[in-house]
Amino acid sequence: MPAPRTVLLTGAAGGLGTLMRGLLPAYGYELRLFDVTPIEGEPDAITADLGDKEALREAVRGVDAVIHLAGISLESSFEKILRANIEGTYNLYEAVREEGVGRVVFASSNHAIGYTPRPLPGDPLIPVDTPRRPDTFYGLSKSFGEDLAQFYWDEHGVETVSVRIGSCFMEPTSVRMLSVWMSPGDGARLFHAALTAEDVGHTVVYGSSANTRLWWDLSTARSLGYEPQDDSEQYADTLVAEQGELDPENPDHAHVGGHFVTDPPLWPH
Ligand code: NAI
Ligand code: 15L
Repeated sequence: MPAPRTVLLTGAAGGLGTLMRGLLPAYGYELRLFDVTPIEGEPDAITADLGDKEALREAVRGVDAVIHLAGISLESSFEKILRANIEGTYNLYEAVREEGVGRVVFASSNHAIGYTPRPLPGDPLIPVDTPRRPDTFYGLSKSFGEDLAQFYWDEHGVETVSVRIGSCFMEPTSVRMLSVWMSPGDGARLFHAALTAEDVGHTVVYGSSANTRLWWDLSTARSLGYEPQDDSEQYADTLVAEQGELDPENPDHAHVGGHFVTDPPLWPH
């Protein structure tokens, strides 16, 4: 596969999309932007919903690859998750298939495995083939997205790297995030590796920096050529002084998904 140049970035108005709009052009990508929310200062951005199949098809026409970030990024009602994340991701893959785009980078989430107990110091890292244990309808939609990606590879030859992102923000803001943080710079490095690695088929990777307190195994990400440069440990003294270490007796600290696991469900679904 020739190295992709033109990349559709869905969810370009969001937090991660805004960070990647700033960082990915330095790798030589020409970004086409897509979001239901208008983006100030970006007159060429496509403002459309993932439910708009025609707009999606036009958006993917002629691009070399797609980074799919658009969707609901936290727990919500099943109906909203169904429309944006499940049907929306299906619509995106159908457009990709119809227009012959070869590669998708899918923003999955740690919440696809959110019910997995978080490793205690000395425990083995969580492997990428750990059984999925979604912690929310949101996590369930990411689990669906990974299966959809596998299906579109097996059935249609569309390649995907599913990135189970930990927490990608400017800085970690909690002790949990010391384990799962992905710096924006490492996020761009990982997306670049996911866009350019050869023969990925459908590959699932964890998305985080090389954190001292890492919970999961980055080897599949590294196999794409990803070399993380950052470590959240520089923020540890401050965060631990403020919040204390994670407490094995605290249910909010017991699982990978943190409070997503323990938050009361959003009834009615
Ligand atoms: P965000 O909520 O800031 O951005 C999501 C964007 O998607 C928003 O701009 C929103 O307008 C757009 N969007 C939502 N529904 C849409 C629809 N139906 N049609 C078109 N656009 C729609 O989320 P963030 O943090 O930027 O995350 C981006 C992606 O990465 C999401 O898929 C999220 O689930 C995933 N992710 C992010 C993590 C993080 O730490 N930021 C961690 C794990 C996964
Ligand atoms: C996610 O999947 C969310 O999109 C993000 O906002 C954070 O909550 C992140 O997971 C996390 O687990 O910290």
